[in-house]
Amino acid sequence: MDPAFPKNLPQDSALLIVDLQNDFLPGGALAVADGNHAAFACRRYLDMFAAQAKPIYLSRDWHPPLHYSFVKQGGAWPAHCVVDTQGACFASVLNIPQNAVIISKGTSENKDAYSAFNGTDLDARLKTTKIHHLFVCGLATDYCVRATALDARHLGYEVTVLRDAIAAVNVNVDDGERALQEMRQAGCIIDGFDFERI
Ligand code: VGL
Ligand code: ZN
Repeated sequence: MDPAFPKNLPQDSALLIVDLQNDFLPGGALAVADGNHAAFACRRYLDMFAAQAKPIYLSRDWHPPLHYSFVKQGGAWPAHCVVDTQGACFASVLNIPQNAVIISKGTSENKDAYSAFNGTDLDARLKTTKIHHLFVCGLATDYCVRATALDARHLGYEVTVLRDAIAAVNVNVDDGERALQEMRQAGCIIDGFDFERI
């Protein structure tokens, strides 16, 4: 465990799990190789935040069947996270509490949203509930986690990226590392409990 990692989470903090959905896990349409590892760590953070009665947010990629980011529509990705499909469901390892807030994104056919803030009411919700510090984990480091963490910084939040609970697509081998650098440069704290090591 990193001794600096807060055992008692800051008063004004929330957990934001980004796109931990079946299609991004091994066996899914757009699988992230190390996704299961991240998923188990996300589960432990979720349990930890729930035990301290901290707010929990989960974003999800929630695309219509003919979304323009899909190869068949001329986009870059195989069809993934189509509304109301098994692939769009949250990873089954998560014990999602009743009061968790779900943020759907990428919901129009001709718009994409890597960031959980893009086209959603996440910022408004966080401001109303006076959340200033976001602990971010989920998938994928080099796309939606990156975009979400950078937007959060631009919007003025303190951001901790939970390094043991993320995983990268790595279209280029070092995309994940580069995304971490960018997030660090934007003032994100890259930290974690490193559950595997305790
Ligand atoms: C994502 C590619 C396409 C992600 C979403 O959640 O990181 N990546 N759509
Ligand atoms: Zn998508």
